[in-house]
Amino acid sequence: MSGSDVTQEHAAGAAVQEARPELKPPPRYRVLLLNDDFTPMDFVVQVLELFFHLSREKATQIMLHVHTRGVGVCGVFSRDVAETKVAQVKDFARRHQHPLMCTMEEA
Ligand code: TYC
Repeated sequence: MSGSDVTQEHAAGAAVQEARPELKPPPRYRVLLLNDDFTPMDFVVQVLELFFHLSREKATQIMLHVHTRGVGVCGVFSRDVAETKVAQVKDFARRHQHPLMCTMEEA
């Protein structure tokens, strides 16, 4: 069927299936940092500044929250961005030989 046939069918009101509108917004994901006994505090603050573009003050606040509560939220992102940030943090920590763990969950 050529392009003009399609146009003619549409004009005649025949055989045209409209796409269903996407009803749900795409899911969002929380990126979480987990506490451990070995990663230095200033390294965690550096991670939060580097990969999450947080101020020194906000990064320090989140690091201390994770240190005292065991887990904390670095930010909320689309699935692709969250996956990339988790991979970047884990890779950066491994390259510096720290056991820092980062994960994600649906928000
Ligand atoms: N608990 C670590 C220490 O005392 C600091 C730390 C904070 C480690 C947050 C990981 O996600 C973390 N050096």
